[in-house]
Amino acid sequence: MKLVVAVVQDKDAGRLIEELVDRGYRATKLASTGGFLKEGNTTLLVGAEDPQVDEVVAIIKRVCRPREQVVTPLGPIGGAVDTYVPYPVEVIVGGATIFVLNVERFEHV
Ligand code: 2BA
Repeated sequence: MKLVVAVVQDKDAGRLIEELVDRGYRATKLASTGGFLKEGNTTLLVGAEDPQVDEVVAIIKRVCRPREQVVTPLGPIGGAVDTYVPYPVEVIVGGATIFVLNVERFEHV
């Protein structure tokens, strides 16, 4: 068995869970925060049998799409504020960041 951990954008999370559940997968949705943008995103945990993992990943890839976001970095902490000019930077966020982990033991009671 594997645990698929997927960090996705909030905008895609609802549809992604629907698609997974419609196809018989079980999923847990966690509210999370990106370390770089410090904005909310969603982390999904999907426990799946090994042969199902490719389909789970394919669903995630189909539903989650990359989006461009403009972010203005904060000045360096403790740095010279008077000489720091914050330029907006474009980053491409997502579709999804996916980890597939081996599950040593699974019990559902
Ligand atoms: P954030 O950490 O808020 O990152 C949002 C986006 O900012 C990233 O999109 C990437 O385009 C950019 N970014 C992140 N760190 C950067 C850096 N040091 N320099 C320049 N640009 C940077 P994604 O790569 O698609 O990541 C989306 C979210 O997925 C991340 O939100 C984070 O919550 C999660 N994530 C990505 N890689 C991860 C990893 N290796 N481990 C754990 N979580 C990860």
